[in-house]
Amino acid sequence: MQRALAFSMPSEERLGDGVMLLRHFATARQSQLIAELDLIVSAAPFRNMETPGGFRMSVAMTNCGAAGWVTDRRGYRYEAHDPATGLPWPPMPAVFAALALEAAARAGFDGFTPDSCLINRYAPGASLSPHQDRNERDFSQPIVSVSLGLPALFLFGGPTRAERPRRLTLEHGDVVVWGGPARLAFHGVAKLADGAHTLVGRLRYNLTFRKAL
Ligand code: MD3
Ligand code: FE
Repeated sequence: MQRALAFSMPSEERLGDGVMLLRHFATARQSQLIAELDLIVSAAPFRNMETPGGFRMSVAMTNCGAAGWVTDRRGYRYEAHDPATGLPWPPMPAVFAALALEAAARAGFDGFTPDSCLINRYAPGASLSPHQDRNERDFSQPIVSVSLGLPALFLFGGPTRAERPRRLTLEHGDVVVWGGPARLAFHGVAKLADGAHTLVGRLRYNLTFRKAL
């Protein structure tokens, strides 16, 4: 007797030099990921951080791992402690680390051991303006992103703002590995459309795994 498949099959697609899209790669671990996420958030609550220019971000953020990405009037950086609690960020759950390691390996980056996971939470209307991720020490290390909940329109360009961005809808369970020449690509997320996800509700979460230190 064949067992029914609860999730659509993962698939892999190379979107360009250094970009690997792993559709549904995280779906089989969705319950464990969300359970761990809830534990992290109970210790390190989501907050809307302030940019150096004084704008409040519409995306709410928290972190786990040895280092967490923060922004305030003093700038963008990684910190070992959560400024909201003064405590170290919650440790990286094993299921997070394993997912990132396996995804990176699928894209040709063996032995990826992230020390930081930035967790973004989007409510309808939240967006992330185009930027580069350049607060990490070693750009030869990839970034692995995991999307959960509502779908989002993701835009990614090239190494300068001049390149016309490509559009990609990221859905629940999708994982993208950004490495090599894509590592310093400009990217952003369009305003989240309202909707309801069966497991996550009216939200989108994105986990980005980084080797920050
Ligand atoms: C391409 N997050 O947290 S994930 C971020 O959906 C961030 O929340 C978005 O951009 C989100 O910094 C996008 C995809 C992503 C993440 C990091 C990248 C793409 C990237 C770093 C370099 C190049
Ligand atoms: Fe980014």
